[in-house]
Amino acid sequence: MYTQSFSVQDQAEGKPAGLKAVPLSEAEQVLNNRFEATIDADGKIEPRDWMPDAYRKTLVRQISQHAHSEIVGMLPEGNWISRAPSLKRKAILIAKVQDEGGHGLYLYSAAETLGTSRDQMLAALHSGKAKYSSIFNYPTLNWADVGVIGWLVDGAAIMNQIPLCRCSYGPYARAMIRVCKEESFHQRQGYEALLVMMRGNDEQKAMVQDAVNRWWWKCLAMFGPPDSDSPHSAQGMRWGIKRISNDDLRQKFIDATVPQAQVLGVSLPDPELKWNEARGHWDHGQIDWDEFWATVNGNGPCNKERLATRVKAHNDGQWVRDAALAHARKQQQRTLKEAA
Ligand code: BYC
Repeated sequence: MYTQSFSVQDQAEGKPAGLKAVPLSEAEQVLNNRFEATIDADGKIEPRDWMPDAYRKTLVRQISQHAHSEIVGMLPEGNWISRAPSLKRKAILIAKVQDEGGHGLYLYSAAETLGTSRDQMLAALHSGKAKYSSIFNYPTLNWADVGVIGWLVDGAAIMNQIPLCRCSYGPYARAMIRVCKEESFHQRQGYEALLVMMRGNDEQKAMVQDAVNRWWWKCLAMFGPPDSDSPHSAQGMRWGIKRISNDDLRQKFIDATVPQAQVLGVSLPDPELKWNEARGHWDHGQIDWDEFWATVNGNGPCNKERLATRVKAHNDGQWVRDAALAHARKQQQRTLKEAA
């Protein structure tokens, strides 16, 4: 029930077993060949180009989920704006949360170029049909959580998003370039805030360690299920939407983060974390996928609270949308009158 309303059957080639392929007309076959040739040549698909229905719907699913994640992602950190420990930290946090809102807007705009309206996407989010990142269903219990979100959550987001700058769909790829630049600042401010705390007293250091312990495994799960259990990966990679698999991105994130944890002076809560000389990577322990799916399916610690807050914010903002529409109508009438 708690699934993405824009999920569709993949057509013809690469379709999951049991789904009916929609046969293409002769004219569509020619267009499809052109589309495939563009994908094979690593070119870009633009909004007015012909594209298979399943490609369009896959993109709407992924981009709208991504946009929802940015918007819902404002909530756990927004919770700390009024309690930031200094004016400097408050200003940084306000700017960061505002950036996340901006990312959501670029992404909703990119998804709208595929023919799905923002109202449809928001309705799917508000009714609980649409997904957003699992990570935002966990609480931010102390100030160190804000630093850890910057360091680890934004760090994981960048690792996932850099390859999306090369996504085959032009508007998504271009939106991601700007998003990644801003996420990179977010990651650094989080790490810097933690470095300052780690130079503080024992209580501050313990807060950082506690936050790292609570967020580490959840950040590893952000990359999505293992490749063997990822239904969309093969087709997403074939279409050049995804460039690197869930497991490979997760490994890249772990390899990049372990040395950062060493510099920071925190331990990562995984007794099986060990450098594997032969693989040239860090080995790690098992992720709790039952917990991940429970959270994705609406039963994480904060799912209900996050959704209720979003719906309330949307309803409370109705007057702003009404005023903007009234203003646009007035401007249009004025222009028409002047032209007459
Ligand atoms: N949470 O076949 P798979 C941020 C779902 S926010 C929830 O691997 P796919 C930030 C998946 O949707 C970061 N659901 O799917 C903001 C699918 O379900 P449906 C957000 C997840 O699409 C503020 C099912 O599991 N980033 O940057 O090939 C502050 C099977 O998965 C999750 C993006 O959205 C999850 N973690 O790969 C700080 C990036 N993982 O749709 C930071 C764009 C998987 O069939 N998205 N699922 O019902 C992607 O790159 C891909 O969609 C994913 C999943 C890697 C997430």
